[in-house]
This record gives sequence, C-alpha cells and structure tokens, in this order.
Amino acid sequence: MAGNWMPTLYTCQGSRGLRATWAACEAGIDLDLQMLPFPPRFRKPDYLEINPLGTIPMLVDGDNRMTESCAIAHYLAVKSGVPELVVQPDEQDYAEYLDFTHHADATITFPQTVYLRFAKFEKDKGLEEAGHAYARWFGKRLIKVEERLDEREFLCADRFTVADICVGYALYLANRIGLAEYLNPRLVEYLDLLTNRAGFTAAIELEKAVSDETGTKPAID
Ligand SMILES: N[C@@H](CCC(=O)N[C@@H](CS)C(=O)NCC(=O)O)C(=O)O
Repeated sequence: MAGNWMPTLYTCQGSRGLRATWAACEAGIDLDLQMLPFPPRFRKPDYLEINPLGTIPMLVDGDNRMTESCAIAHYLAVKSGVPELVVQPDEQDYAEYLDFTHHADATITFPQTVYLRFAKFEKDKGLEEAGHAYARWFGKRLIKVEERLDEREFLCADRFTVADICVGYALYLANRIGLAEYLNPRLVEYLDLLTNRAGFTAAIELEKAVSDETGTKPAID
C-alpha cells in the first residue's frame, strides 16, 4: 500500500472484526490495530465516547467511522487498490457479490450470536433452549451458500473476494462456538481453503500478537 495511510481498527481478538483484519492482510494494508477487552461497553467504557453503540469492530479513517464488519472489509479492499478483492459493477457477479457480502452478517452471523448469548454467555438465564433453536435456524440458513458452492470454488467471479471473507468468517465462527455439526463436507472443504490462505493466517497472528502485547483476552476463548 502506497504512502503512510494507516486506518485505525478497534476490535477484539477473534470477533467479527476479523473480517476487517483479514481484508487488510489480504490487501497489504497496515492497520493501527487497537485490541479491546470484550465486551468493551463494560470492560472499556470510555470506548462509548467514540462509538456510542459499544460494538466492535469500528474503523476510523480520517473523519470516517464505520461499525459494520462486512462494510469495513469492502471499504479497505476498495481503498487499498487491490481490485481483484471486490467484484466491480460491470462484472457479471456484482449483484451476487453484494448479496453474499451482506448475507454473511445479516442472515448468517445474526442467529449465531443469539445462540452464543443464550446458550453460552447467559446460559444461566433460562433461555438455553431458545439459543439452541437459533443454532438450528443458523444451520438451515446455510442452504444458500451450500447451493452457491455446489459447482464453484469461491462465491463470486471465480476468484477469492471480500464475499468469501465475510461468509468465511461466519463458518470459522461456527467451528469455534460449537456449531461445526451444521457445516456439510463442501462447507468444511471451502472453509479449509479459506483458512489456509496466507492472508487469514496473517490476520489471526496479527490480532493475537497485538492482544498478547497489550494483555487483552480474546472475545471467545
Ligand atoms: N453488524 C455488526 C455487528 C457488530 C456487533 O454486534 N459486534 C459484537 C461482537 S462480534 C459486539 O460488539 N457485541 C458487544 C456489545 O454489543 O456490547 C458487524 O457486522 O460488525
């Protein structure tokens, strides 16, 4: 990446912010990575002054503040000048690219996080069964990605793009939070391909290195 552009990413290790860290690593962008304890609204309350939502990730680039992981991944890829990472409006799969990039968080990660809250983090509050119902719902919602990957290596345009980063993170999260049983063999193979990329490994290592340096625990152990 040319010049001394270094946007700031506030995130927690292994959270949805990994979509942004991963996109930055694929695109060769240096990030000013600020690893926060999870959840920042309780463990780092002054974060609310810059992000009243209290959520991570948040990207700060000059006057721009972004709080959606998939939008941040797309933004970094476009700004980095690595055009292959995004699908351009004049390419055949542009509509699918936008759709899968949004589908990843809005439709797939959404039930994952409700499961995580009710069946893991707040297990003692009596809503564990509701959490497991959301897990099953997550499983059903994988159908669109399964069908899309039936005869394709990547989701769009016959190459690795930000849509793969966004959906890939949801599959990676599934493995980490006990939802691996919902990934069929094709999804397992696809996830393997993604997590073996140098950009993914670099993102994992970068988040870990900065977290270790600052003594910050991961979002999910
Ligand atoms: N749609 C947003 C969701 C952001 C979000 O809810 N992040 C979670 C962590 S993965 C969070 O910050 N939860 C803690 C809280 O809301 O206090 C995105 O994709 O970035």
